[in-house]
Amino acid sequence: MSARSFISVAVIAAVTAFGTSRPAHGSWTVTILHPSHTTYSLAEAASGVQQAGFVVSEQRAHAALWSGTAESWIDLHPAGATESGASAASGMQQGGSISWGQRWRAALWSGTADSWIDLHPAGATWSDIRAMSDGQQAGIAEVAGVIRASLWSGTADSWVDLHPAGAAWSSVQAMNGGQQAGCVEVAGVTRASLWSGTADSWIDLHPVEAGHSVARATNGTQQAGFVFVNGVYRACLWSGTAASWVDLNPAESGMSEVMAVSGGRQAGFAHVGTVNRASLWSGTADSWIDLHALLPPEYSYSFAHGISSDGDVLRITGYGLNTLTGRDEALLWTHTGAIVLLRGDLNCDGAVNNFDIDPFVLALSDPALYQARYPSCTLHNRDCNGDGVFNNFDIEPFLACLESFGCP
Ligand SMILES: [Ca+2]
Ligand SMILES: [Ca+2]
Repeated sequence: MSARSFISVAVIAAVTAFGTSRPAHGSWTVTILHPSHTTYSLAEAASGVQQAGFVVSEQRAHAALWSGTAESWIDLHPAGATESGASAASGMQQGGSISWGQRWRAALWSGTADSWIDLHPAGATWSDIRAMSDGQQAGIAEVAGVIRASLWSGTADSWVDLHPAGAAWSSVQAMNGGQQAGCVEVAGVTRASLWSGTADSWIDLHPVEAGHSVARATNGTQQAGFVFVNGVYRACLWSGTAASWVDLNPAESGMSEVMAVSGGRQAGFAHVGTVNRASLWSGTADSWIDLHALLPPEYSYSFAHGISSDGDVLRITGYGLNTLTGRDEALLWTHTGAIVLLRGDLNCDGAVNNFDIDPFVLALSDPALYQARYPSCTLHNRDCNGDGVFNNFDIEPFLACLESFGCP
């Protein structure tokens, strides 16, 4: 018998001695937001207890607002408009655009179809709101044939052009705490970008080793999105400079992106195997939580687009393909409780002790059942030697963690 298998036997013997685990901290619920009479639906943005997006009904997009259930759906589509959609939310306001005939015009709502305000700048061909924060709105406006990163303060007249000189086009995707995040194209390369209210404030977040990069989210101090490096689209996190980027791509994923951030959490998707999986991170690649695994089996792919946090409650918006109905359906994932990143804490209750032995053995022997039983637990917790994978080489370090009630 090798030393390692002897330790496995020792762990299993210990499980027998110590019996059952305490319940894991944190719990998930998934809510289908799809209104039953619509063709498909997508929840883009989260703000507090509200979700904004759109539904398609009779082949027309309608901006939509939810408050946590499918039944709460409010149609934000103004009378007489051709199509509309919301992609941003802040406080009790929603941002997006409305088409009257062919051209889309940036628009702001306050919870009802009648409340819409036209933010379309004079002289623009089309415009769209993609982000909102602290009474301001950001997105794009096409002016003089160029798509330009744009900022508003609640009126069409307040439009500020953020377009950096020399760029082919530019776009704001997110804003928070006085920052705008997005991308610009220069010399055929899409470059993640950061602004603080003026075109002159433009900061290039594009890492030198990246082919392309896009920032899609900001919490005011960190920015997130993706970088294309070594042939893989990698979800990533910046802290204000190009060189600061942190790779969030899960080891088994060939493509991932962050779409939204709130507090220290990042929501987006990772392509694993052949499936796009809605995903959540807490600032590192090994903090990845597979939100797709929480869906009923009829959902064949899913994406997360928005996130809001309110104390210990996380709300994540997105959509997934329901293969029973053949349509994309708006989804809401809600997490209550803490997400604990602590090596050796296999049941994720915030402590490393004998109650982690049982889940450790389960994680080794039946990883799928472990994930189903502990859906808030990350690779970080079970990777006791910190080498980025979980396997038999984590047994000895785990036993060392147990001895000192925490990993050395
Ligand atoms: Ca524990
Ligand atoms: Ca390991």
